[in-house]
Amino acid sequence: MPLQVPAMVACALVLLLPALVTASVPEFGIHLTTSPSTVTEHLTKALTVNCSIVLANSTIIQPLSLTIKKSNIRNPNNYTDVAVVTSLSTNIKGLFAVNSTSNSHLAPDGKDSYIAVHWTYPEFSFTGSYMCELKGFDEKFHIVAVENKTDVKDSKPDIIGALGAIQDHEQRISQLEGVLVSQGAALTAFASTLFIATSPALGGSKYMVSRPVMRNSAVAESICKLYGGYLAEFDLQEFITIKRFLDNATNSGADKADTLANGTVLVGVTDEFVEDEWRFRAHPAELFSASFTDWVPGAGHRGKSENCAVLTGSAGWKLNDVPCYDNKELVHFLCEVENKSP
Ligand SMILES: [Ca+2]
Repeated sequence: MPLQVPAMVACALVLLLPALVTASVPEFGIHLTTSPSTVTEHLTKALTVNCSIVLANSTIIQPLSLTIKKSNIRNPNNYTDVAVVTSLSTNIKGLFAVNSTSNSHLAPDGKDSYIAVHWTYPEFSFTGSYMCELKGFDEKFHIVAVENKTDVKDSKPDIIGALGAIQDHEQRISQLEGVLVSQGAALTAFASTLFIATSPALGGSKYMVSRPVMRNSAVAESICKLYGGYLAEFDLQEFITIKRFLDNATNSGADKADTLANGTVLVGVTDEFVEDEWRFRAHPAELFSASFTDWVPGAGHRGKSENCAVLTGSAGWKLNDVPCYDNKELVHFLCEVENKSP
């Protein structure tokens, strides 16, 4: 009796095997879409043609290429290649490449495989019939093809449609203007809270000095960037301008200005790239002037734990090196915003 069990299992496997083999070889077809399906020249902003591989009843078991083709109205049955993807490359053909971009992926197992072409402001000539063709091997390794077609219709621009489009654009512009105004107002409000003093344009840049905050060079740098600037960078001549600005800010009577006199001001000079080689933080290709001598005694060479530089209020704004991050130390920071012609 026990001998019969393996025989039964073998029998069941023989019966099941053809079903398992058939199910394990998927067959592929294609799905073709266009968005939108109607184009009005000069008014339709974008056209996308997308052809993807789907499971379907066909003879193709291994995809080799996906091609989008198009016919024109004069020769509706004559299709020319628009774009093709193979396992080796993607290519948008000739005139179809104008104002176009494409995305594609072709996997040997057909998974997540597609080709899509996008045009901005498609011309009339892009309306008509599109075809997607999938070529691949059948189970006898013959190359076979399946195809699918869809139309992009043409709609003539009319004055009502054109006026409607203008109205839509005007509404969107005024919405965007509203967003810009409110973001600008938020930045201005933030600046008036954070900065003690802002200079007028001085020799091509304006400067903003902050209230005392925890010393964190990355946060300070990010805030300067919000205003289109960077932590201040200077040569000997600009240093004189900056010193004058900081003296004026100290004596301005503004809230928190008194802390400047005995405080420090973080600037955009760092030796974090190469120890003892001081460079500008936002423009690291530029060396800080080697002839700059206004360091406090012994400063500039305090090792790898001190890679940021501050101007020292109690020492006539001489430079000192300090750690870039210290949650226990308060520091002001100085942003420089260049005047750029619009
Ligand atoms: Ca250092």
